[in-house]
Parts: sequence; structure tokens; C-alpha cells
Amino acid sequence: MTAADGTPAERAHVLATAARAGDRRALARLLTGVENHTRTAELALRALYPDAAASHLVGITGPPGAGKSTLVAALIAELRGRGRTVAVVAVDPSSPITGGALLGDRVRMQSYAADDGVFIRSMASRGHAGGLSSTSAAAASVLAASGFDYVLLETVGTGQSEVEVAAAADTTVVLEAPEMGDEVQAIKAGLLEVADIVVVNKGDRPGAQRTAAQLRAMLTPSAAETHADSADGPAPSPRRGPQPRHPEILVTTAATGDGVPALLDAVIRHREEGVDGVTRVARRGRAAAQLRALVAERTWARLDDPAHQALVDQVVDEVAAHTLDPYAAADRLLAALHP
Ligand SMILES: Nc1nc2c(ncn2[C@@H]2O[C@H](COP(=O)(O)OP(=O)(O)O)[C@@H](O)[C@H]2O)c(=O)[nH]1
Ligand SMILES: [Mg+2]
Repeated sequence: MTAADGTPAERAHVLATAARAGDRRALARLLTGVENHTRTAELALRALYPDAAASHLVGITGPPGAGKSTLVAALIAELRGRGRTVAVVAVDPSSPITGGALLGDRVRMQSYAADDGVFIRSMASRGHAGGLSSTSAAAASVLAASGFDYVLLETVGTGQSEVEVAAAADTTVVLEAPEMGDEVQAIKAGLLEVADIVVVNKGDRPGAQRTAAQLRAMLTPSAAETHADSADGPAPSPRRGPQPRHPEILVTTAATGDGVPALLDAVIRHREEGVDGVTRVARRGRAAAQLRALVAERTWARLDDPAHQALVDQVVDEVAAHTLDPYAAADRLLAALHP
């Protein structure tokens, strides 16, 4: 039997088994199924899910043109040099505003085509029924379960959903280029909040070290602040759970590979130090986000059933006419599902 025959359950079993064994065509097919929300992909993902825990999921985000794709290519080289396998999901924006080249082009230049330890998948950032973050999380799960030691998720840090994708990784790396205006770019996008590691790339450009110093000054609590807090601020409230970490700030030159081994060391350190705290929190956040998206998607799938069509149409009309408020409308729709 081939993956094209049989029931969805049978096809899913064939695909999951082949993906686990490293069959790239099966993997590619499975990822297409994940993007299209097919029943077969869902069943395969369910079979693969328990195997995904060992992989290290690393999000890489930052403004367009900061060098994310170049850095991903450099990280692939570094990981392969250390004998580790790596899969990449690159979320390419559908709009051509980015000045950067597609990751696939960069990696093709380095010819990993024949290397089974590298797998690259590009994904459009628009048009995902269940949301970009649930689709890319599912894709990352498939790749992790297929045995890749590292799964890198490259997203442009320009939209909320793209940032969420990277933020939900075990380790989130935020890229910054040396100051291109008067302000550090990542601050505008609110990206620094999600950073476990901040990388100032283009270390060969003037201003890289200065940008790194500015970021360190901003992100590292100074002794003076600590003192001021205890002197005249209100008593600090007791914190629960692990203390937030202050992101490490590194400088790389992705174009030459300078600083990339140190970055990989920091990524590994982040996970090792965080196994019981930070990583678990990140994984829980990812699980919760994925579940929220799925529940919303499945609820709508049920409401889209012809049996509910008349009610949905009526409620939409009433909300549009302001004769029913949207909150009551939502309650009425949910009640219809659980009579
Ligand atoms: N000078 C310099 N240029 C770089 C470096 N890394 C990337 N670039 C260049 O910056 C541009 C954008 O890189 P890309 O990786 O496509 O950026 P992305 O949009 O963040 O993925 C390209 O022209 C790269 O060659 C670097 O370390 N130094
Ligand atoms: Mg890119």
C-alpha cells in the first residue's frame, strides 16, 4: 500500500511510519497536509506527537533584513559540524516588503540537498485556517517527532502572529541589526519582551558593539535601580515561580559565521538551565496556545455544519443590526452546540 491508498487512518499510519524513518517525501507530504488541515495529517500528527519531546525548538525572529535567514544557514552549518540534525520551518511573509532573500535560496547555495540531516520547509504566513501559530507548531511537532535534534522556526517579527510563533519556542532568539535609526528596531516591534537571547547581527558593521552595549544597559537591571527599589519604592511583591531571566546579548556576523558557535552554545545553555523551569513554562504556553486555536477552529467547524446554518445566519444578521450584542450571540451559538 502506498501513502495515497486506503482510509485516512491507514494513510496516516503509512505517512507517520515513513516520516519517522526519515523519508523526506513522506515528511513533505505530511507538512502539506498539516498546512491544509487534512484528516490524514491530523491522525499522523497524533501518532507522532509523543515522539516530539526530545527535540529542541528554537524560534528566530527579528525585523526584515536583520540577517535571520543568513543566521539560520550559519546555524545549520554549525549544527552539522557538531553532528546534530536540523529541520527548519521558515515562515515567509506573503508580501515582498522584506529585503532579505528566501532561506531556501541561501541554503541551496550551500548545497545540503544530499544531506539527510537537514530539512527545510517554507511556509506562507497567510491563509492558515487555524492560525499561523497552530499550523507552525504542528509542523514543528512533525519535524521534531521525525527525529531532528533541532527544529529552527524563522519568522519575521513584524506581525503579532509571527512573533507568537517564535515566542512559543523552547528558546527564542531575537535578531537586531546595528542601529539603523536612532532607536533599536526590536523595541518598536515589542520583540525584546519575548527574547531569551538577543543577537546583534552584522557584527562587521560599525555600531554593532555599541548597539549591543545599549541593549545590555537597557536589559540588565543596574545596581542603582535595585537600590532605588528597596530604598523608597513599595515593598517588592513576592514573586511566584521561576524568576524571569535577563536575556543574554551576543554579537554575530552571520555572513562569515563569526559568533555563531557562541550563539549555539548559549541556545543549548538556555535549554539546559531551563529544563525544569523556563522550558516547561514555554512548552506549557505553546500547548495552551495550540489548544485555544484548535478549540476555536473545531467549534467553528461544528457551527459550519448545515444543521446550524440558519441559526448562525440569523445571529450574524442580528449582531450586524445591533439587535443582539456579540457576547450574547456567542453564548447563543455555544448553547446550540450543547443543547
Ligand atoms: N554585512 C553583513 N551583512 C549581512 C550579515 N548577515 C546577513 N547580511 C545581509 O543582510 C541581508 C538580509 O539578510 P537575510 O538573511 O536575508 O535577512 P532576513 O530578512 O532577516 O532573513 C542580506 O543581503 C545578507 O547578505 C552580516 O553578518 N553582515
Ligand atoms: Mg529571511
